[in-house]
Amino acid sequence: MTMELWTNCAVATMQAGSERPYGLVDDAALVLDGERVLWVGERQALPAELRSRCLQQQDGGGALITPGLIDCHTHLVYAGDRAREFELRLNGASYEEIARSGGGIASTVRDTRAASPEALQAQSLVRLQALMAQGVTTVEIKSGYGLALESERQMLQVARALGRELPVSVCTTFLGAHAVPPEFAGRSDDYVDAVLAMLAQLHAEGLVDAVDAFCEGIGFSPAQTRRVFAAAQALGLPVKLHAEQLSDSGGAALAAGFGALSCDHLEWLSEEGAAAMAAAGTVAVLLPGAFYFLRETRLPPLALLRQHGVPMAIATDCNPGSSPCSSLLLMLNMACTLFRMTPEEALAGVTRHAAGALGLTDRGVIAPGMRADLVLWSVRHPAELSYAIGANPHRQTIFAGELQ
Ligand code: DI6
Ligand code: FE
Repeated sequence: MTMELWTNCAVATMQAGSERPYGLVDDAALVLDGERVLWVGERQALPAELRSRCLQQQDGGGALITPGLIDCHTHLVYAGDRAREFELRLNGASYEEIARSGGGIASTVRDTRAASPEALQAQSLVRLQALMAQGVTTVEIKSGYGLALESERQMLQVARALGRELPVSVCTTFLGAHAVPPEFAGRSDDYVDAVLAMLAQLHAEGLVDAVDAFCEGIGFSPAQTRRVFAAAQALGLPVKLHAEQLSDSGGAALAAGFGALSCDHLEWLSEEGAAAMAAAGTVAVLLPGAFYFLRETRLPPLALLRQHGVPMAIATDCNPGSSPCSSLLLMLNMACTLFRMTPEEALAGVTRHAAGALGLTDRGVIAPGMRADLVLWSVRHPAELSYAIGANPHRQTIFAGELQ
């Protein structure tokens, strides 16, 4: 592949420790060598020797270039929708009441089990394409609406197929411990046994990149979560956790004890939890879409996370029950308006720190050696990406060095 030089652009490298906010280079040059970044910096500082080796010259047209966006927490493979439950909630039912009366996650499990692989893929494709239309180049997709071997496998296979068919990287997370399926009602420990068996099998089939659980009153206890994590650890798989979303069950500290990549939601995170995450290098994934859609009032403790130096990521949590959202840009805005993150923290949350939440070290910043997953935006300054509500200034995506 030939080397390619991009000029007439600004670049927000998002590199950690940069002197400039966003690692912003106003008049930048960017050299791509195949699927990797070879050089980035001030256009004036581009070595002449490197310039002469670039056979291809690209005009950035005044765009701002950022790393490709990373949505590090989604449940975007599912069938059906939960609009009727949305209506029930508006008539007074709570999310937990609906879940306890057989609706909620269980209703999406029924629809997902009943769907053919083709139907499941077609419905999920629409959501993934919506994310990609706003510059997403890496997405994490969880299972957890199958809750039985065949249907969990099907969800993970659909996720992997989407990653093969579209210019996007897909990371798959096994979330067998998402809810107790109806056939195990009242026997949650037996279901955890089944989760361990499914995990071993699906890992053997090469379908699992990480393991997650829903540690909550309406989900799994800390002791059950610990069993799932111990099994993951024995298989050499990294873990992450839906922790402290609706109550403080100590899930964050438990997950940190397993060196978790991330703890997600965290509205009820305690000081001990934050300290444990900091010590383990665990990323806090904040999900403003679920906070907004469930009309939560308890904010994730941003001051505590900042004080302990816990890296913060942001994701859509794209799912039918608590965050029917496929706009990562809207999440940037909500992270700022609802959680009071700064636009710079928000952008780092969908680039550098989102990569950390997935254990990926080859993306999330623009620097030599990194993957050339890049987005060209029709904005002048990166704060505009958090500022505008419902806008889509996406111009073009470069995925693994290829202009899409
Ligand atoms: N927490 C959530 O917000 C989603 N899953 C979870 O563990 C909700 C999933 C759903 O309601 O379908
Ligand atoms: Fe989730």
